[in-house]
Amino acid sequence: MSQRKQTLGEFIIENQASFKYTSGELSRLINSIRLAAKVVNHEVNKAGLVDILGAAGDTNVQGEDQQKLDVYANTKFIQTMTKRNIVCGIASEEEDDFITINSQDENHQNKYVVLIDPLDGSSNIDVNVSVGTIFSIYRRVTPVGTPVTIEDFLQKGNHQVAAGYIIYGTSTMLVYTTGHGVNGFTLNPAIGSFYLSHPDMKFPEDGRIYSVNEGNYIHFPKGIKDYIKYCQMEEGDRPYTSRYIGSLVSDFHRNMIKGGIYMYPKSSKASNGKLRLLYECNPMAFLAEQANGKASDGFNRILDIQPTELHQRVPFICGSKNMVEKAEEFMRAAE
Ligand code: AHM
Ligand code: MG
Repeated sequence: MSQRKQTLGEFIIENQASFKYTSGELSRLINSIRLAAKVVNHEVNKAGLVDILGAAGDTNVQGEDQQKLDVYANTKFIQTMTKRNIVCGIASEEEDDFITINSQDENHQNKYVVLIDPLDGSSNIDVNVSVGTIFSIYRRVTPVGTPVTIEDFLQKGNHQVAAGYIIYGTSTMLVYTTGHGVNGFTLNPAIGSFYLSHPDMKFPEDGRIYSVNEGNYIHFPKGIKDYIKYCQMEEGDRPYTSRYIGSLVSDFHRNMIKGGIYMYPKSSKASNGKLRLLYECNPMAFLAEQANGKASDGFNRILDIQPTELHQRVPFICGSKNMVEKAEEFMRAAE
């Protein structure tokens, strides 16, 4: 008889002791993300049914059209995390500036800052393709009880205490790490609970999938062009398979399960690529490393980059260790 699967709630409680700081606050914070995820999931699932598609009329800080669901997800995650006395500041890909929580209350003890991309890949919503939420959690560096400052948000990725994503796919999953490996939980929509379905997720060391927007090939640096040609060459286990959903969370998730590499390099049109260091690359890099994978900007470890601004972009290469190392080799050779 199959054993009953552990729920995310049970898992969080059971693993609380393994957190570096065991006050239970981080557990409560992950719990609040779990709750918001369920609400957002419900809304994302209705996307084709109700008049919720299309741009909300606003443009975000990067000058892109905001979809209605982006706005909804942004509000829900911020509201849910703000209600509890855990978080002192939130930065979101959809907000120009960071949000200070409880700055008026001199007695507050909130220690954590959260950086979030509430609905990544949202241009995929109106064609019914998977999207995701990405989150990244740090302990503040400024004194507890004072308002947060930009310093609390501009921390290197290697200071993250937790990170994860929710994938709104054929099934909805929450995948996260607190620095002790990566675990994936699948939502049973009938019951409304996440169950541990993918314990201790690991990237295969080698893979056969490469994910990149090849439409931009002409604008890529030589190292990336050479690596793409290497992937397509007939030799050994190559040519590799090309798979690109255009939704980071989905491409990452598939590559982690099957083995592969995701690339959003710089180009002659965008000198730092497209993806944001704080909301997208750092959390995915933390997950990748915790799952035996690797994440690089082509030359340096993503988690070692010192951020200089909230909405900073960075070239991103991430996935199975040997594949990322091979891509780096081509980058160095083309220097
Ligand atoms: P977004 O934050 O505006 O949704 O952009 C991020 C997304 C990633 O999920 C995806 O991998 C990438 O943009 C796709 O970009 P492109 O269409 O340029 O290939
Ligand atoms: Mg995004």
